[in-house]
Amino acid sequence: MSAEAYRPIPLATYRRLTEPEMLTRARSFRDEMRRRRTVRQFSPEPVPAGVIDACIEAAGTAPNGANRQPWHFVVITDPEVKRKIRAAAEEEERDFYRDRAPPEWLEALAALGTDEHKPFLETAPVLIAIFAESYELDEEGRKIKNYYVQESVGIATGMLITGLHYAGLVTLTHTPSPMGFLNDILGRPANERPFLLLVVGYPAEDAVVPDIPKKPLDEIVTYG
Ligand code: IYR
Repeated sequence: MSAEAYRPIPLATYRRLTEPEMLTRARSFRDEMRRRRTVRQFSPEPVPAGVIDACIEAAGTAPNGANRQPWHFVVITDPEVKRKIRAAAEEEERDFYRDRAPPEWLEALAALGTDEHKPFLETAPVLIAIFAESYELDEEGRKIKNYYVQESVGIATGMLITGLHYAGLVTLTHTPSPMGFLNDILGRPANERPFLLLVVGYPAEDAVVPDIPKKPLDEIVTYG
């Protein structure tokens, strides 16, 4: 494989804002993000066509290692596939909550009200399985290494969650562990490692969320 040459083009997409605009936009974005909550009770109502794809396109613009874009998104709406995913996830989660989770982990989860039951995996209209491509294969089947895969896919996932919230949907970042069953059910190749299962839709009318605070600025920032 030959390396691509460096061929720069003018930065044509940047828009310079006025200082008041900057402050207004930064604060209004912060306020919008403060409205985001992780939701565990979903309505079965389908989401409008095009919204998920546009949000995935936004996620695909994420900065990433050597521009390898080491991610793959599987959008699941088929009830039978959702049923299989729920069955496999609940099996792992039963093990986790009953045997594998150390007491201090269960204690840390207590305020969230989670358990091994994952009905949302069938109720929610859309599941997005996010895969991280640890490596790629060239035409001769040789492995090509990807770089900063965790960071890259983490940033893309954050952008996806942000986009879905901005578009008026709610999400749940679900991480049944281990998640190898996603490769089997979704027929994904061995170079793709399941990163996260994003549950997407509208909240159920009676949805509730845990009463948990976010750390204030002075606890999360230091100025140098
Ligand atoms: N994967 C389990 C447990 C769990 C772990 C963490 I860390 C959370 O923030 C929430 C849940 C589950 O999904 O229930």
